[in-house]
Amino acid sequence: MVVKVYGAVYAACPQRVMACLLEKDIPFEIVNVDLHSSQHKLPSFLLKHPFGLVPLVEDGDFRLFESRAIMRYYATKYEERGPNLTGKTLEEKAIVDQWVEVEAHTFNDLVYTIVLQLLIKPQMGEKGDIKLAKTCELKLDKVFDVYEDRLSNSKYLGGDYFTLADLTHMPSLRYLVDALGLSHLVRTRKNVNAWWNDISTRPAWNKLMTLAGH
Ligand SMILES: N[C@@H](CCC(=O)N[C@@H](CS)C(=O)NCC(=O)O)C(=O)O
Repeated sequence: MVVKVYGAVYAACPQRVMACLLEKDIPFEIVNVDLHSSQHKLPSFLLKHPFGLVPLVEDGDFRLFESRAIMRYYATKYEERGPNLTGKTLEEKAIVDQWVEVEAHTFNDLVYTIVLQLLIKPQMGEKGDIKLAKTCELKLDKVFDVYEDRLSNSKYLGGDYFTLADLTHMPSLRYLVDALGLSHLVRTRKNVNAWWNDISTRPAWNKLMTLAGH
């Protein structure tokens, strides 16, 4: 059964899901939902996803939305296949979860606001709030200090090996480094920079970048 991923291949949240599926070598097809023409707000799509957002997956009769719930589901379902992304002991799993939560509630909120103000609003012909973006950048700088410290003691955020803790950061990190001109946040920090160089050269990520045309 091929997993159907509803979303736009360029959008960060669907990319989180696709990165996980590629790591696990799980076949999937992309059902394109064009955000620019608001296909995600069409009644037919709202029947599948009541909040009208991407991604959403359909796997036979099983349907799931929320990108982090989806990546957790596949990483757990296929724990024995390919790289272990969830952690092996209860404690390892808890630490992986901790960093996934940091990404969801601290890191992502800041990056999302910057992307919205500096990229999405101007693309839609609206004026972005530069001051708000700058405030978020300063807060993000402090978050990266915490990451730098963590990565000086641990090769990856979740521990000694690559897990969902790292993977979940990758789509928005790419925006920061490639699209927003904020690569200094990563490049000026020895351990964060080495971490990003490592995880962004993983074969699964390279495949996704090719798919996304980046
Ligand atoms: N927490 C949700 C967020 C989903 C989300 O905001 N997706 C964005 C694309 S990255 C979207 O659908 N944006 C369209 C909109 O906000 O109208 C998840 O992780 O799946």
